[in-house]
Amino acid sequence: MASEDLANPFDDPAADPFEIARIAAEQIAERTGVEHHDIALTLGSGWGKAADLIGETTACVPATDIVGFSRPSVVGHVGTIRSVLLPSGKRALVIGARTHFYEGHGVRRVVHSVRTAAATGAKIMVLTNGAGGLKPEWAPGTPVLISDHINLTASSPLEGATFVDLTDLYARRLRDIARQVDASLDEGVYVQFRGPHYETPAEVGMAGRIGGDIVGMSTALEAIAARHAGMEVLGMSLITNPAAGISPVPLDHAEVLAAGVAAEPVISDLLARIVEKL
Ligand code: 8IG
Repeated sequence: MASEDLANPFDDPAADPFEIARIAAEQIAERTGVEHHDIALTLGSGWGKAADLIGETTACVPATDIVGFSRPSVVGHVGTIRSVLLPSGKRALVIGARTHFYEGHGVRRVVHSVRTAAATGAKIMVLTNGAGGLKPEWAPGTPVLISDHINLTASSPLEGATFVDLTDLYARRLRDIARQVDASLDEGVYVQFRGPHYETPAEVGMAGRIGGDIVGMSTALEAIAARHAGMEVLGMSLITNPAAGISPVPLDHAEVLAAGVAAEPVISDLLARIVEKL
């Protein structure tokens, strides 16, 4: 076990996750010199280059220097937290370190970055990911807006009698802004599976029949935590592969990563132009 895992405050079940997020936000303010952030972005596979395009990075902190964050387990994910000055003068917090539910550290750690972003003052949470697509017309490399989600993790970031409304969770207002930048952006319902295995073709068939269009292993739990924290959510998936059974060819993680790398400049530029309008 790595030493940062031993030291992780979430290992204490009695710890208050919101207090840990508040301390993390204080550390971010200290390390970046930016007291208040307006927008936060979590950049998933394929979206990393957006960090360089949205504005001027004024500070870059290893995520492991901030309380509660852990080193990302997925190759291709960058473990840094950046403060970026946007052309509008707003400040963006760019989180390049996502903890996935399938890592087994518990849902509190999965949503810690979102709660920390809220504690820095961010009112908009942009959640991006790489995902599988159910619509055959979505070629690998297609970015799509998330219109809603189906949470198949059997978990929630909320504890106790916390009844939070999730209507318009992926704000129509923000999706409309995204389509002002690119009118051709399609949208779909994101289905979060636990992973880390990809779905069977039967599971993808089920996802489609219950109303899903996109399959992935992140985002839904984070979006719930963002709504609970009072943030507006914009969700975008990069379709890196047809979901299992949609194409006759089996999924290969290297191919999935390669599709992300190939699409990265295009979708990162798209995201930067959207962020400019938020
Ligand atoms: I990239 O096809 C990527 N992430 N669950 N299914 C799930 N997650 C994914 C997929 C996929 N592709």
